[in-house]
Formats: sequence, structure tokens, C-alpha cells
Amino acid sequence: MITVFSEHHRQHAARGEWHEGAFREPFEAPARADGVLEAVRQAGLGPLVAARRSGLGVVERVHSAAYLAFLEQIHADWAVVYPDEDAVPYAIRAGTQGPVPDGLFGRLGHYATDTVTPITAGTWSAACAAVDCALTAVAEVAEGASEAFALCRPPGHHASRERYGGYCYLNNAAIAAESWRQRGCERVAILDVDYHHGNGTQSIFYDRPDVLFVSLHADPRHAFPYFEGYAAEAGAGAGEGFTLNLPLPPGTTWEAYTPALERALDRIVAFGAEALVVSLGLDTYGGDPIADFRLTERDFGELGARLRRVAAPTVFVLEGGYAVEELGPNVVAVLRGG
Ligand code: SP5
Ligand code: ZN
Repeated sequence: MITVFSEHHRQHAARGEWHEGAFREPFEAPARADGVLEAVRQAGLGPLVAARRSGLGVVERVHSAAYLAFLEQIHADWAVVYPDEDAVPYAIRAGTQGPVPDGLFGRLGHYATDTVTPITAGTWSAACAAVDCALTAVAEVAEGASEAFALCRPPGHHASRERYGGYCYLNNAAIAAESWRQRGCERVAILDVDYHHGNGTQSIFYDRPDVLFVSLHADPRHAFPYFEGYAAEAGAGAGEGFTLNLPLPPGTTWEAYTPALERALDRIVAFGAEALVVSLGLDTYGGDPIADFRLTERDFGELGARLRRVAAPTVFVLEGGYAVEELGPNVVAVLRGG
């Protein structure tokens, strides 16, 4: 198993996060990716490959030009006024389609979906480096490796065509899937096993039949992102039937998880995926500080083993997982598979 990493992820380090009424250390922190790289290295999982710079070609197929320009520029504009703080909006656009407001807070609130996803001086560089990891992993597999792991940070699956949120700015998994399409794969499947629904990824491919989106996640009635991820969301237009949401209740254990996983894998096999992108969130772990599923390291091994039933070239893309000490071992368990 090849692991693709970048040192640039460390440029994205939020000062903190408002959580349950208090300002605290951010959950999505550089130590996450450093710990995963260390665990992969210690496990002797296979070659470590530094991400290659990829340019914005595929990224521009997934995100709008206006959104990319905003992400690249906003912190510089913000720092003129607030040099020592992370850029965070307070008023958030709902589903409306009005003009992009002028000014820092109008622009931030136009493109954001929440207030826990700060933009720092290094966010753009780190987000681009995460994309580089994903695209390098696709390139490695396209050139003959059977699978690869993209050690992406910041994560991506909550980022849609022109909105950021849930610690995500650029949708690494969607960009990986689009790269497979560009390389001539007719049918690409995305399996999202993060605890949270991958609402950004879903929205990007919602009306398309060429990229199947299948997600196992906490029921949004009880969990972030709250407003998307319901079972009734099944795609639209030509994409009808090419989104499959399998929400699970609070406290879900491996016993309750496996039937849903098998359904997800059945759908992907029936679809005839020529390539698989796994949005690999490990926040389904029992010890995760912001989630309430109860999977164990051993369960992650079993998850990894079952995934291999989709006999397609596979790229694993790191998403969430906030139990920093156990994140690396849990990732290794999935990648090893059993
Ligand atoms: C990529 C990813 O995993 N993003 C997750 C973003 C979740 N952000 C919201 C965190 C709020 C947690 N509050 C949990 C309360 C549980 N009692
Ligand atoms: Zn998550």
C-alpha cells in the first residue's frame, strides 16, 4: 500500500474552535496527520510518496472559479484588519442565491456553511496540498498500483462546489473521483464511511449517473451536518438512484454497522465501479471526542477486509477522526484489512 503525504498540511492550524459554548483547542489539528504518518511508517505498510504538485485543472471541474479565488485571497484581505486572528464568519447564508456581498464578513458568510471552519494564513496552501495527495494517489493507482492511501489534511467531504464547512475547504475525494473520470473511467464509486454525512461530495455528484455516492453515517437528525444525509436523498435527474444514504442511529456498534456496510458494497458492485474512492473517516471510533459510534480498531480491520470485495482500483482519502492517539492505528487497521 502506497501512502501519499505532504508536509504542507501543518500550514493549516486553527487557533481554536467554539465547542459547546467554550473556545478550545481545535479538534482538526496538525497532530492528526502527523500521527497517521507515524503509524503508517511504524507499521511498515509500504512506500511513502511525497505528493506531487498538481495544478488546478481537475479542481476547477469540482469547485467554481469564484469560490477558489475567494479561498485563495480571503485571509490576506482579512489580515489587513485582523492580523492575528483566524477568519471566521458569524452570519451564514442559508439556501438563498443572492449576490456575493462586499466586505470580509459578507464574503465569508456567503461561502461558509458553519462557524467551526476557520481560514488561516496557511489554509489555502494546506488545502491545495491535500488535493495534491489525493491526485498523486490516483496517479499512482492509474499507473499500476492496486491501491493507495492519500493522507489528506484538511479533510474534504463537507466542501461542495462553492461552500466550505465541517473543517473542509476543497473536496479531496470528489477531486479524486473527477480525476478518475478524466482518466477515462466510465463509472466511479465513492464510499464515504466518515461518521458525518459527506454532504459536499453528495451535492457535487447529485445529478450525475457516472459517479455513485454511497454513505454510511450518523443519522442527521442527531448529528452534523443535520440538514443533509437522509435516506430519502437518492439523487436527481440523470443522477436519480446514484446516491445512497444509509443513516445509522447513535451508539451504532459493528453489529449494527455491518448490514449497512454490506448494502453499500452490494450497490457499488452492482453499479460496476471501475474505480473506488473511499472517504475514510475514522470518527466512527468508540473513543472519538465528537461522535458516538462504537467501532473498535479490530472492527476497522474487518471494515478494510470487507471493502476489498469491490475488486476495483482503490484510493483511500483521509477524512475525519479526532481521537488523535488512536487515529493512526485505526487507519492502519483499515488499510491492512483484517
Ligand atoms: C471531516 C469531519 O469529520 N468534519 C466534522 C465536522 C464536525 N463539526 C462539528 C463538531 C461539533 C461537535 N459537537 C458534538 C456534540 C456531541 N455531543
Ligand atoms: Zn466526520
